[in-house]
Amino acid sequence: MPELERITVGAGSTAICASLERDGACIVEAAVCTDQLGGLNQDLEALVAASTSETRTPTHKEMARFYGPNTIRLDGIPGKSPTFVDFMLDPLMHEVCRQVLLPNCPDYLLNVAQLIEIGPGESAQRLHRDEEAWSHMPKDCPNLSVQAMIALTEFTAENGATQVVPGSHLWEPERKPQAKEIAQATMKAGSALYYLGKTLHGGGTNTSVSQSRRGLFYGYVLGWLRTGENMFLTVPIEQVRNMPKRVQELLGYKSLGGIGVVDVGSPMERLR
Ligand SMILES: O=C(O)CCC(=O)C(=O)O
Ligand SMILES: [Fe+2]
Repeated sequence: MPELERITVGAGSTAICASLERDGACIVEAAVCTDQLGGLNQDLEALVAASTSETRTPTHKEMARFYGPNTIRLDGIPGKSPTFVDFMLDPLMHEVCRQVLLPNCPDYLLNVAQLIEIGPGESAQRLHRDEEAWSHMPKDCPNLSVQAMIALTEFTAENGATQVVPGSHLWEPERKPQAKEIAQATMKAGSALYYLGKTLHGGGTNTSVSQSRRGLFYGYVLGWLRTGENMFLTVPIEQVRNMPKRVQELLGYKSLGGIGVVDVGSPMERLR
């Protein structure tokens, strides 16, 4: 099994970016300080406890299959975790974004921030590239996104540590990995897997009897990957509720796979 490069947080963004360029992914040890790790776990435990089966998984069947039936996924974390808002100002990810994204945009945007808690019995997620979301882009397009999966509990081979295919960011899209080419991001709580949107990866199998693997998945995208007007703010939602369905879709209330989701599903649910 290949090993991902492990970088101590002190080595900084230059070492991380060199690893991302070569392998498409690396593990940053102790990426989150002890206080913030405690704060994130406290905020997110409360969210999980308050969640219901409806809010934990999407209503969209294909997305529910992709996320997995034994996995809790909660989105919109900046509005739900004050610790995450503080953490968003941590310089490390921004230094990486500056090198990976800023050559192709004047600024970048938070693309996702989701709790992903893989429960016992969950099978491995389909290996994918997060940039498949923009599958109409030419395959040699620049990096559209960079993300990190922070281990909030220890990630082990048994409890579903993320699977990653080092080097796959440079592969032809059709190439399928052999088992021996797949690494697993086993890491202590507080460490993070950094990876490019072009790197093949997916949640691992949780073969444990009672351990949940809790991760915080967040990342940034080129800032121009959005509409000219912000329709969600320019058109009040109370008015949108009374508009024809096709107009609601055109205003952005239809998600496209994992793009444009809210409550990990379609924004149309918010119009009911
Ligand atoms: O849970 C994980 O380890 C990975 C999740 C993931 O890659 C995704 O949902 O896009
Ligand atoms: Fe992914």
